[in-house]
Amino acid sequence: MRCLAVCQTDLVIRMLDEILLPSFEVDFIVESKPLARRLHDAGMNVTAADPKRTDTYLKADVTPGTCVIVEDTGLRNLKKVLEAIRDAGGTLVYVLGVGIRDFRKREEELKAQFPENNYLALSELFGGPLLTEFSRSLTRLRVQQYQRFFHDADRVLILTHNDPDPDALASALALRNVLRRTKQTAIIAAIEGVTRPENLRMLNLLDIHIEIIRPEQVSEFERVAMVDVQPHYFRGLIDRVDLVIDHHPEQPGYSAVFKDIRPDYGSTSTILTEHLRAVDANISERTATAMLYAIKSDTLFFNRQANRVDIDAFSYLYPLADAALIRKMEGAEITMDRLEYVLKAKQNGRMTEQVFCAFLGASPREDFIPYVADFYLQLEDVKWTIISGIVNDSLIMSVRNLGYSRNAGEFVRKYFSDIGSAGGHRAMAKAVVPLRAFKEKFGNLQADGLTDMVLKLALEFLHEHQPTDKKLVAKA
Ligand SMILES: [Mn+2]
Repeated sequence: MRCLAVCQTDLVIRMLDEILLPSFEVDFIVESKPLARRLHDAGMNVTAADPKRTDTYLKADVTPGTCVIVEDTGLRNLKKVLEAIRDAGGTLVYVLGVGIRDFRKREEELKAQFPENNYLALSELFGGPLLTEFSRSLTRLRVQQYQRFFHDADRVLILTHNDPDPDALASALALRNVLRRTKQTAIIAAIEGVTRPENLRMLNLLDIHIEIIRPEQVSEFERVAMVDVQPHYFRGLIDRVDLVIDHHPEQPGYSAVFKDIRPDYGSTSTILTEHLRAVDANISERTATAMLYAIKSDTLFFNRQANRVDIDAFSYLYPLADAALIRKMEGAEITMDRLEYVLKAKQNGRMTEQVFCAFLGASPREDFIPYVADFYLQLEDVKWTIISGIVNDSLIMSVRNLGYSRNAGEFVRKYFSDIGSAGGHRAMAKAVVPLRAFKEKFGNLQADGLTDMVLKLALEFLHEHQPTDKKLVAKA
């Protein structure tokens, strides 16, 4: 392909020449004769000519298929240059903004007259990679600091939340990798072990060993790290921590020697991918597989709260991971006993205005409830699911929606935060209410009555006006 660049700046010309030359045939047009001579002597194809004249481009043999790049340093004669190119038949025109403070404004101004041109800013083209490089250096500094801090400890504890999920498990493996330790010298542990079938399958397939410890055992370790969780989660049971890496919003009231909390990240594994990359660590297939699975599952395969960094981490890990193994782990989601609860919901559930509501009765495991909520959200015409069940002495409620309607977290907070714990995000939320408190507030409801009542609350909530909505956000 042929490329004609209309430039005035020495540096820009040399840079474009270097970038484009291998794949394009590049000619430059410059206004200044001495500059043209200098560049010509340096071996470039340069013509000195007036860029405001149409015959400059006719002579240069511009066709509709020639890629014409015009450097824009903010001079007023740019419009004349663009007109001349258009009159000569140039259609593939790129305006390259160099050192223009408000490039978007400049773009708008030019677009009014030349809507078919393309606008690029040099700062935007280079900004991304440069900032990534800088933030990687900052991360490297941070990681090297905590690596040193953990270096001579005999026993290191990597603690996750209860019933650890793929993100917690993968982050723990990754951190062990960053710390250059083995399963003998860095113990991955939780206060309560894994129960969900897909997570158990992950442990098996990836041969991850997780130790169950009591809170008082934490003091037996010289260094303590937490991943995917912060100390407040343990409600005062664990009073010291050296390193916290998490993607949940930062909680006040604890101190750690090192913290890396990034609430805008879709998973803790994304943060740890950056740590591993920053120090050029070798990532084993096992760890990469765990992390890739974690990013997929924490972001619901990029359907929830994923951001550019998650996609970056995903594409970095993808070639290192075992895709077949991930498919196997994902298949583990469907089990016979889960299907039983899906059927129960079908028999007892009710749907009004695209809200599906069901009460599952007593359930031996909590994960049946969110599973059923996720399951019914896949159905055509379902926009909200509200599934509840009784586990031990509490009513557990999982709320899901497609994320573009009202906030699920607000819903549970509005009706249940006064009698239990309730919270979540826009698209998913959970409430846990002791049965006694529930009965006190709503009466002694039987299965059908409970479904009707919850459905009524949901519709009431969805019909509320937006202004009340704002007040609720402020209160929450
Ligand atoms: Mn997570």
